[in-house]
Amino acid sequence: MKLLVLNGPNLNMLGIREPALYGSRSYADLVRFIEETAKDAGVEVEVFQSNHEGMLVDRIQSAMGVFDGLVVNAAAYTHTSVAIHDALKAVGLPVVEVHLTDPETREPFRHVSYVKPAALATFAGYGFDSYARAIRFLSEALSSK
Ligand code: DHK
Repeated sequence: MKLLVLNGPNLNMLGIREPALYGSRSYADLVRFIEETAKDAGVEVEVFQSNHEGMLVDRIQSAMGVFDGLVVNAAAYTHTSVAIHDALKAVGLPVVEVHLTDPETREPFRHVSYVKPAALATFAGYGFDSYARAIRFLSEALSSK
């Protein structure tokens, strides 16, 4: 089983950006955490980060036939991107939405998610553990298919 984890804009700034909200661990720490979680769950994982909407769309499209599922933190694009929503629907792979914080408890402009309607589940507000919950959820959902 092979999962692709997609991270959107400004997540590469983890550890520097608003540590009171996003924590003091770096993006490299997050990637390491995801890789260790995947190893423990017995799944292969690839992690991709981009600050560019089109790059994320390209990565989603090229996941077709290569990956079994997607874990998506589209970051700010969560709240704006019909293009990412359409790409997720187009490839038809199982998607789990994740966020470090819980956008629904933050500013009103974060209350809309264009990823959610394309996702099987959302894990938000658990910090790095949102990714662990998503990986375990997808690996269980896919192995019981
Ligand atoms: C990350 C971001 O960069 C924000 O734009 C989202 C998300 C929330 C997170 O919590 O992981 O609103």
